[in-house]
This record gives sequence, structure tokens and C-alpha cells, in this order.
Amino acid sequence: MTMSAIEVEGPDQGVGDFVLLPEITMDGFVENLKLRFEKGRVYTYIGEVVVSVNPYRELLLYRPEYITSYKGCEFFERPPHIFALAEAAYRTLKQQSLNSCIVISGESGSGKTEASKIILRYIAAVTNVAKQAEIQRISNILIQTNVILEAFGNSRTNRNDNSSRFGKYMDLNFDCKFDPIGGKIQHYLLEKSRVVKQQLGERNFHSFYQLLSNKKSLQDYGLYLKPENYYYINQGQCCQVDRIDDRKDYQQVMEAFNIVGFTQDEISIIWKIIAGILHLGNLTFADVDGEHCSIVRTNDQNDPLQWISKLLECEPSDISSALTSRVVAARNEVFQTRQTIIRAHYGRDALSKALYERLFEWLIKYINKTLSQDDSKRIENPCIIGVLDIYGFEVFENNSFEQLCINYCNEKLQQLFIELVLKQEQDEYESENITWQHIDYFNNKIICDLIEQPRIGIFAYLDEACQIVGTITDDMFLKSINTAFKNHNHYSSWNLTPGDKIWKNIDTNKLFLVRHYAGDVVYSVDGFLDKNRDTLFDDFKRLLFNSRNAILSSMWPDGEKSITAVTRRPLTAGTIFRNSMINLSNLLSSKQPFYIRCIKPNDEKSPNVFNVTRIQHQIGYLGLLENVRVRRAGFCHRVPYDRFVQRYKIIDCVRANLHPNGPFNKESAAYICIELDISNDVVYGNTKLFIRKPISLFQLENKRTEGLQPIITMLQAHLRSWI
Ligand code: AOV
Ligand code: MG
Repeated sequence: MTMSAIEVEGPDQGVGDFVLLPEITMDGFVENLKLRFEKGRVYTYIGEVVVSVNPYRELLLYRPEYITSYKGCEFFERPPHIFALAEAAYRTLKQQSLNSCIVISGESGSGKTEASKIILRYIAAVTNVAKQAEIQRISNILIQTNVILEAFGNSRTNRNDNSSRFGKYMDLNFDCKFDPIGGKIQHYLLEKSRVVKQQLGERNFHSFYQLLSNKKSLQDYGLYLKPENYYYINQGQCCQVDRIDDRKDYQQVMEAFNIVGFTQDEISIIWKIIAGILHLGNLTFADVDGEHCSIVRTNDQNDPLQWISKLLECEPSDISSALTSRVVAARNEVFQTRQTIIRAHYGRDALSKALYERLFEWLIKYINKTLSQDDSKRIENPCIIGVLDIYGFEVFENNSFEQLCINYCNEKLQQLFIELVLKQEQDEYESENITWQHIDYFNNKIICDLIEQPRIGIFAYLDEACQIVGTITDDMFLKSINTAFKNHNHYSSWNLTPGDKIWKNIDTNKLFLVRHYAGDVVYSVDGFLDKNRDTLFDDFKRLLFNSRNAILSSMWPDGEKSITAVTRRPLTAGTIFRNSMINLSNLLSSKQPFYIRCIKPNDEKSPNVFNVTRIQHQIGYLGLLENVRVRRAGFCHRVPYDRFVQRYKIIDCVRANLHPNGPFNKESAAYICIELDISNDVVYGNTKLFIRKPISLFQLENKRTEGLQPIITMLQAHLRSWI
């Protein structure tokens, strides 16, 4: 491929920056997006924001020659691309010594995770000019960690075949030569309920199916049954998915484990835990006398208890008593109480979820250790680019506590976008000494408040309900929020009216609705209290701490403590999540932000369908039209003087006011503007030239092309004479 083939972006491909649209209307916006989508131009700018439409097919846009062509370039110098944004974030670091962050948002399946990987690939490719082995190692690990985290943290949902079920913020650290020297991953709330329960059409985490696809080792794990026969992975009735090759993915994960540096023992216990969880799902209980229960043994090669014991290296009797009884401490005495069959099943699921969660956390910790800087060469304050890839806004048939957290997280990001994009504009106009005009748009702070406010938000009511001693049910919590938010514009209690769709398995008396920025979501309150309390019985902690496997035992250090009455109430899941979101907002605000706004073109995962209604909805709630208006209200384009003169000097050189070698300053820029008669449309800031109307930018670009034409013709003639 030649460079020119990469460069070309003709007029039939729409405008590369929405600010260049003659008029800012929804129709115009969608038409431009569609035109570009059809031509495989899936990226378009709004100033420095990248709007990305999921192509749902492999594009040739990410090859090494593309990477090279974006290196060292300004945004507008090349066709819109995520590479340009990664380059800008990287340059911010290099030239202005500012830490930056890239915030990727958009609903589930819109392409956030793919975008984050494209960024990593770009950074890995443009750094390490000196080809140092250690820097190469770090770059490889950064890329390979994604393979591992996706296997254990992603899953097929009804929205996305590879849906992130945890939030991820990754700090990339750079040294004084701006090469990557390490990183740190922060994760947010893994949707662990998926380990034991999946909706129809959905799967458990990929890791389970990957393990089962590796036929060679199934004997070692006692996994003799077909995938459809394991309860923890068959509820969605789709163990096999067309677009997922579990076998190939398993091999990639194994390769990634090796590259990151996991030992054989570590790899072995990881898969043993996964297999152990599969067996736990098939372990059932028999009622003894209405009050007590016992584990059902099958006495054949599939006996779950025997395999759990073997894989987790715990005594069968210890597993049995942890699952069928509970040790309780009260008033300086220790009792053992027997569990009913319902409580035992509940305990089994709690144990499986916790095993998986601890494994996931251990993986992240392990990866962070590998990514942390070598103590001998530690740099105190490395430069940082943060990349945020979080679960997207989602609505399912049944939405629970996890969806409330996920959608709240998206509210927080939207709020940050509103504040920072506006603030940035204002700051820039201020620092450049320019006056500007305010644009109105919907501020979703009211919805964030509804959910997160101390004492009077939904999470606070939930915590309050969890703290009440005695029997308190999900319904009682629902009543309390129905009363509290009776008059809130973004909340409504949900009363069934004739004609409403009644979903299977959902108790319609347990619903409430939140009017999110991205649409209405009906939540079922069923299980809210339990998920928020997130209690894990000490019996399980002790059981796993006492495992003979040292690695597994190290995941359960809290199982070591002796049996005592609980004195302090641990923080609830909702509060932990809320706090982590507030911290995340603060962290992102402290860095120079860059945005990728992802759009999902259709719900069929098709490369050919551009569903206008769905897209209009996303443009609407992402506030993209307002974003363009804000960007244009003042100025459609701003550029530092040196860059401006470099690019457009050809226009004035003809008149010889300007020497080709500069100076590249405000005065030279003014010559060009006078020559083109656009002086009335520009404002001279302290360091940058601000252009108001897109037409002036067009004029500049046209004149530049005109000016270049004689040179190109001359060069072509010259070349011909050589052939
Ligand atoms: P998400 O991260 O935004 O959803 P993904 O990044 O997982 O979405 O994208 C969903 C699927 O769309 C991918 O698995 C690819 O098949 C396809 N896709 C996305 N971007 C591209 C691209 N640039 N080129 C080719 N295919 C792409 V979620 O994690 O569910 O919120 O929670
Ligand atoms: Mg994702």
C-alpha cells in the first residue's frame, strides 16, 4: 500500500470533522456518519473528540504503515483515527509534560474495548525507538494482559459477544524518554452473579468454556460431561457461539500466561479453580428433616464433592461441613448451626462467586506486580496516560443491582464529559484571552445525585435497609424508595398497566424505573439487599485458607483469623462502588482528557446495517450535537501559530510577504489571513489562531491545494522525465 492510498479522504466521504457541517442538525449529523460508515470511515472528529462507529468487520485501518503515518502528526493533518487521538495524548505527555487520560464511552457493544486495544497497540508501536528488551517486555505484557482479563472478565451477553463484565482503568507509565516502563490496572465491580446465573442467550465468563474446549486435560479435572450438563454454564442455553472460538482463545490465554510470567503451578491452580466451580454447580443437597440437609454423593467418576476436594485441595468433610452448617459466634460462645437445603444452595452459590472473584482479583494483582517498575530503576513520578474502558450502558429484560451500578457508572462518565468538555473550552478561551458564548444542554447531575447522594440517594436507602436488624425484605426497600422519590423526575415506581409486556420469571410487583440519560431502565429489586450486603461466610474463608494449595490459600488470607463475633460492619457493595466512581471521576479530572465516543450501528452485530433510529438515539443522549455546537459556538478550529504558518505558508509565499523559512508566528499568520481576506473571521489568541466559520477553513484548505498544484504538476513532469 502506498502512502497516498492511506492519505486520501475525498469529498464523497463526508466531512472528517462535524464542525465542518454547513448546518448542525440531527439529519445532517446522521447523514455524514452514514456516508462515512458506508465507506469504511468509521472515525469522525468533533474537534478533538473522536466519534467512532463500530464497523462490525475487520478494517484495514490498523496496519503498521497506518501507525507510522500518524506518528508525530496533528489531529487535522491526517484522516480521523483513534491513532491520532493516541498520538495527541502521547504528545501532551511529551511536549507539555501533562498526564493525560483517554476516556472511552458508549453503550454495550459499541466498540470501547476494541478501541482501548487499538490505543495500546499504537503506544507500543511508536515507543521504544532504541529497541530495548525491557521496554519490549513491558509493551508485550500490556497487550497480553488484555487477553487474560478478557477471558476471565468478559462474557457473551445479549448485547455483545465479548462484553466486559468489569470496569477497567489502566495507567501506562513512561520514563523520561517517554518509553513505557510499567503500568497499573484498577478494576471495578466484577459482575460475579454471572458465575452462578445467566439469562437466556447469555454465557458465563469465557474462561469456563475455554477450559472445556481443551479436551486433552479434561480427565485431569474430572470434567467428563458435555458443557450442556454443567449447571453453572448451561442456563443461557448457548454454550457454543458462532463467532467465538473457545479452543483458539484457550491457546491464546495459555500463551499470554506464559508471556506475563505465570508459573506452571499458578496456571494449574487457575484452571483447577475454574473446574472446581463447575463441579460446585453440579453439587446438590438432599433434605434430611426439613431443617437439615446433606450433600448428594453420586459415587461414580463424576461425584462433584470428590472432585472439588481434589481440585481445591481441601478435605471432603471440611467442604461438606462448610456447605451444610455454619459456625456462629455469639456472647463468647461458638455454635454450629445446620443449614436448610435452601440455605445450603445459597451458600454453594456464594462460595462459587467468591472463589471466582478472588481468583480475578488475584490475577489483577499478579499482573500489576509484573507491570510495576523494577525497584532498582524506579522513577518517582513517571508520566502517565490513563485508559478507561468500562462496561457500557445496558438494558436487559431483567435488570438487577449490577445493571444499576453499570448504568450509574455511565452516568458519572457522561457527567464528566459534560463538565470537562465545557470546562476545557472555557479554560482555553480564557487563557487565550477570548470571549465566548454559552450553549445549553442537559446536565445529568440530577440522575447521579438520585443514585449516589449521601443519606438521600438510592444507594443510601439501600444501605439503610441493609443495616436494619431483623427481617427486612427487598420489597420493604422498594417501598422506601418509592416514597422517597415519589416526585423525582427521573424515578418512578412501576405499576403494571394493561398492555405492558409481562416478562417471564419477573415479579412485576418488585420493579422500579430510573430515567437515565441514555434511556429508561426498569430494575427488579429482587436480590438487591443480598447483593449489596455481599456477605461471605467465615466458614468458606477458613475452608479455603486451609487448602493445601499454597496459591489458593494465599487468595484467602482473611480465613486465618479465629472465630469471633463480628464487631464492625463491612462497607456494602453499593457504597464501595459509589466511592470508587467518585474517586475515578476525581482521578480523570486531574488529567488532560481525550474522548472516544463509541456508537453501535445496529443490534444485529451486522457490518451492513445502519439503524438510523438507534443511532439518532445515541447521538442524542451522548450530547454529540451539543458538543458540535459548543465547539462551533465560538470557533470551529483553533491551531498554534507555528503549525498554522507551516501548513498555509504556500498561500502567501506567492506574494512573497512570507519567507518559506518563517518566522512561524502571529504576524506571519496574520499575513496569510489578510491575503485570504478572512481576517474578520479569525481571532488572535495568545498562542493560537481561532477560526470562527468552517467556510474560512475550507478557503484555507482550497487555497493551499491550489498553491500546491503547480508544484505537484512540476514534480510529476520531473518524475516522468526520469522514467
Ligand atoms: P464494548 O466494549 O463497547 O461493549 P467491544 O469493543 O467489545 O464493545 O466491541 C464489540 C464487538 O464489535 C467486538 O467484539 C468486535 O466484533 C466488534 N468491533 C468493535 N470495534 C471494532 C473495530 N474497530 N473493528 C472491527 N470490529 C470491531 V461492553 O464491554 O458490552 O460495554 O460492556
Ligand atoms: Mg467492553
